[in-house]
Amino acid sequence: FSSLSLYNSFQAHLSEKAGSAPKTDIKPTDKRVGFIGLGLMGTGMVMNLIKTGHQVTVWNRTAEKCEEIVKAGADKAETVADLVKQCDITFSMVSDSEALRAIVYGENGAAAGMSEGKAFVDMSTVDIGTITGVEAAISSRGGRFLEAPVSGSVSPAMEGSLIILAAGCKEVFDECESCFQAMGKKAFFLGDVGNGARIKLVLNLICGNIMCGLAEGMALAEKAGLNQGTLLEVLNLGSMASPLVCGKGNAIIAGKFPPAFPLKYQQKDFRLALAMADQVEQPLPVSAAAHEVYKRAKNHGFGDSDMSAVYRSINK
Ligand code: NA7
Repeated sequence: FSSLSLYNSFQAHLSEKAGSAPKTDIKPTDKRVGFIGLGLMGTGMVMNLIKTGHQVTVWNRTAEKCEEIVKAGADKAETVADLVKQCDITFSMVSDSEALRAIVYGENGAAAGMSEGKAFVDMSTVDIGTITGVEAAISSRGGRFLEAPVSGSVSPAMEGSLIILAAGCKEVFDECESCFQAMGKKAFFLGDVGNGARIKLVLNLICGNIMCGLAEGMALAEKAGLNQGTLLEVLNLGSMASPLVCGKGNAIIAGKFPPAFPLKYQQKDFRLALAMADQVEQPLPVSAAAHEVYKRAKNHGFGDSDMSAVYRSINK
């Protein structure tokens, strides 16, 4: 079933939830907005732009994914270069560094469509070398660049409650105000390009380590004859309580791991964070071990499942 039907069920759930009023107080920018990448995250983000009155043009590598977004009110561009030419601000949300390089440097890519004054905002999680290279490519063609990776997975993307970690051109950050309000609950400006990627990798490193600890604890509880539900109840009442522990603990008990944050991306972020740590000479022995656990889970076929499926590799 499609990302859009997932979005619609999230919205239905939201309207039932007390105190979660739709975002009606946003004054959409009159700039033309482009969006590249209609995956799990991008679909929710672009739908929230459309719902808050932004004029949006979309492009996705697999063109069929554009169809239902066009029905919801977007225009569609034939190539990334066309999209960039048609829009004042272009957002991208693609899987990884390779995907970002493909849409920027590829034939009919963003660099080819870039011209004086246009803004390009990448929201994917990529490595620092890639993001600084993309900034240079956009700037050399007169464009203005902002990186804006996000904290939050599919549910916050669908709800419009992401935390946006932006760095680069402050002017573009200010121009994105209504878009960031539509997609997120708070946007931080962190200075020079690279700082967004850095903080995002640190956050995902912490998240992945917590998940590994929870998975090992739940596995140990089961092997020791304890009730996992009771363990989770105790966790949720104490100082370790968090949406992460609660949500992922429930997934383990249910034995269901639909991808909120795909395991393959958690493993990618460990790899990038460990490379960053190497550059600044910070030892990360616990994270290095956790990275191996995610690599093994990916090898076991859990790459497209949620990162909580790491439990399956731990509790064998
Ligand atoms: P998904 O649901 O796996 O979607 C990935 C998107 O990236 C999707 O639109 C892909 O297009 C696109 N993609 C992947 N490779 C390419 C290449 N080579 N060229 C163009 N487009 C590409 O990921 P999420 O939405 O969950 O996550 C996105 C980011 O947020 C990621 O950095 C995470 O770490 C956090 P497709 O539809 O497959 O043609």
